Amino acid sequence: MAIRRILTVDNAADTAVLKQISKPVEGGVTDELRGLMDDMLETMYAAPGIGLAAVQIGDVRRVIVMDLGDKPGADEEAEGEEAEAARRNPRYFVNPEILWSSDELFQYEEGCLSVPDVFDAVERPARVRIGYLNYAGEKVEEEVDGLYAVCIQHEMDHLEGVLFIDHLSRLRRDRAIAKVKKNARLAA
Ligand code: K1U
Ligand code: ZN
Repeated sequence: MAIRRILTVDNAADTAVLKQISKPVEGGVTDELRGLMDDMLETMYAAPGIGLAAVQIGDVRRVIVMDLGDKPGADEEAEGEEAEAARRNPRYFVNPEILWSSDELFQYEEGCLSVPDVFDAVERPARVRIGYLNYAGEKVEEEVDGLYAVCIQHEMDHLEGVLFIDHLSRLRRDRAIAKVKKNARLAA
């Protein structure tokens, strides 16, 4: 497993990749694809984040990983690294599709590892029914809500070359990119 560099919107080369539409995975879930998903998960945990699309590490295949730390049966109150590891609940999505979206909307203050240190409110359908292949290559369908629904829609936007700041006004989007560029200059 390896931690990979996450592309960010402070430079034109990364932005051009982030705007690409990702391609469907052909031939099912292979060991090579599982290797990519392992790297993505390790990269996401290190960031830290709760989701990651393959395009964010420069691989334009329709692959997403997510961990909302909601492992059933784990102690939600316990503190420390061990307790956090026990709460881990990695999820893997290959060729995900949205099969149905609710009319009801839900607003959430979103962030993005490709737009570091920017958080802003985005409104999306509150519930979605999704279909995908899991880590084992099995077909899964489920209806999700709350942060799961927010995160999967945010990550599926990445597969279409869309960032959460594209849902904001031009002014807020331009301000967000300017902030990321300024922070990158200061860190250089
Ligand atoms: O860049 C990404 O796509 C990951 C992104 C996912 C996301 C967050 C919030 C709403 C929608 C989608 C992040 O993980 S940003 C970092 C973050 O939210 C977080 C980091 C550490 C702990 C908890 C949350
Ligand atoms: Zn993102």
